[in-house]
Amino acid sequence: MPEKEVEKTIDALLQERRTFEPPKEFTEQANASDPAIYEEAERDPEGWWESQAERLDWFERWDTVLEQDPPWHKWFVGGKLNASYNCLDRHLESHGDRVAYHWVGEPGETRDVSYRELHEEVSRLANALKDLGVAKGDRVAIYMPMIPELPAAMLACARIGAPHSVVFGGFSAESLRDRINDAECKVLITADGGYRKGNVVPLKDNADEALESTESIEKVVVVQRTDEDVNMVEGRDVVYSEIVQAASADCPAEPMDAEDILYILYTSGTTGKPKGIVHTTGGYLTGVASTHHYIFDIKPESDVYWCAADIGWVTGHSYIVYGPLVNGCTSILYEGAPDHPDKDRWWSIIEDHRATILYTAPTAIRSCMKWGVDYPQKHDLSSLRVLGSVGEPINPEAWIWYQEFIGGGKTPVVDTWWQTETGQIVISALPGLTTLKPGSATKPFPGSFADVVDESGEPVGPGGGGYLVLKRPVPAMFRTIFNDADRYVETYFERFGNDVYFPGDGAKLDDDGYYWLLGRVDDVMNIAGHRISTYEVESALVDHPDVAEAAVVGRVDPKEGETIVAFCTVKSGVEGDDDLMQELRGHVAKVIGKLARPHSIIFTDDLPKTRSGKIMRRLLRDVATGQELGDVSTLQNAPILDAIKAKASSQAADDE
Ligand code: 7RM
Repeated sequence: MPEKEVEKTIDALLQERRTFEPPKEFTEQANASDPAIYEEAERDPEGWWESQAERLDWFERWDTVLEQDPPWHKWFVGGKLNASYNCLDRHLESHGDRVAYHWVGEPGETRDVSYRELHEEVSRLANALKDLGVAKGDRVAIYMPMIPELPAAMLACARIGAPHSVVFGGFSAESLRDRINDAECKVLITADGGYRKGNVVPLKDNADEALESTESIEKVVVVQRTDEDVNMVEGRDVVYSEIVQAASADCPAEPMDAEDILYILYTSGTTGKPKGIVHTTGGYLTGVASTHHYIFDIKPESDVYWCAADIGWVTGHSYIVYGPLVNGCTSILYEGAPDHPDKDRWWSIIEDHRATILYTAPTAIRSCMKWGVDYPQKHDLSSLRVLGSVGEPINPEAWIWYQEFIGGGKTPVVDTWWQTETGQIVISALPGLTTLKPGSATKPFPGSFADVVDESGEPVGPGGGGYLVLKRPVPAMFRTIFNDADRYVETYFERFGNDVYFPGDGAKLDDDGYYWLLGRVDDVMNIAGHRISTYEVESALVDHPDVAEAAVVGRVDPKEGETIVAFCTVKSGVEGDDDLMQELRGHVAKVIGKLARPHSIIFTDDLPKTRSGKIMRRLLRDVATGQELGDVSTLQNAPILDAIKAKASSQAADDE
């Protein structure tokens, strides 16, 4: 982020100066009520994480808590366990009939799935997958809507030691294809379709298109969700319910090494194809179970917890599936959009199920703010006792609105910073201990060691701004990039040395040592809490036959969040008009997915470039955000900027 923008963001953040002490009644009942846990964990981080690993059931105990050869790290070395066993089997005896998921389909149907039922379904599916030829170590792709069969599919893979690779159902056929090919998945589990805003998302059609160019896929398992007619390929495609019914319900969980891969999840980087983030088993489960327990103050017997993310993102992996199930808690799983059939859908679900905890993203909160307080006020939300935020910086105005109108002015709001790579929350308040400052993610979780440093890696100290770094790994931290160890080292451990992890975010420390996250410092955008690289959108645009060159930037507004602005030059004889703009938006949706569609496209005769021909995105960002232009001294074609500025402002006027 350019410096001026950073200053503006900080100014906006610091205008809200109210702080919120944890309510006494909350602290008295909180899972974390003694501030000593911070000191204990700081004094002996390995001892602390070891105590957290005790939350799990291990088939064999570990020999070593942490083995480091920076930037490589292994946790709970020698330990053996199984993720599916920890999520299911170990709950059966004492609370097998507890609801694991209150599922709500978008069209309105509901289904409660108990731990016992989920265990049976997972065991059967795991056996069925074995029959289809899936063995320990084989990768399985999953491309599904938010239905109970999705966590079941993940856990069935975990049960037999097959790493899963979940691809968000909003991604296109091409995105699915690339991810399947990168991980060389053997089986795909998908559905005929899913519901979103009253429409059917044609998952199986997309999958069929993807599978035209995937060599590794041998079998496709299809859940019948919408019961639409879909193409079933003889010998390749099987119906989920049929193979599950036919399989035995007895499937002992495979003992896995703590460091065996649990899953791969793809995320956007600055250049090239998405990176396959690799998570292993023991450290990952320890990290997510511990953070989920303390940060959301989970009481498994009484809470009804709702993380409203999609399981296709890491938030769903860690805080809809693995964390909550390891902790034996009851969750809500909702398939659809927050505004279907009306803009109070979420609030009616919370009222119906007496939800006690809600975890969502600032972008969703801002949408709700726009829709107005009438929608939440039509419902009794008094059951809520903790609210969480994740995915991007939350502006203080949204924070206050969230607490006031959703939390009834009383609930702690925990703003949780973390990434696909960290696997678990790293910076967050503990709701019974931390004095909250709206807009700040507050402090590192016990056993996590962060800092803010300058260009040369020197700590900036209280009051300073710079780059966020992690000085020690947390247990759920990723181990590598699938099939690309070099990229792992280069992307994250070259900037500040191989024992300092660089997540790519800018941050400021205030005088109390609170962290204020300022967004990405690289070419990765954060669109509605989802990472998309400028590079990916540019590639999709130039892939269109009419486009010659494209540069993409994120336009950040502290109140609106980030939107995508594209600058395109077209090929000769092509008219850069509204029709082409709509067509290109559609094209990007097809190549990547709807979430990557540029909000606006500015057609221009040329792009600002350095003498060596590099596009100066920094200047385009200044144009997009209406700021004064930064340093233009290295620019080769300065006059083009005036033309682009004129175009951009006339287009902004058209938008209004
Ligand atoms: C969980 C998730 C990671 C990126 C990360 C940040 C941004 C996430 C916050 C946040 C400010 C937060 N994984 N980010 N949480 N920024 N405050 N509480 O989002 O891999 O998809 O994205 O998201 O830039 O690097 S992710």
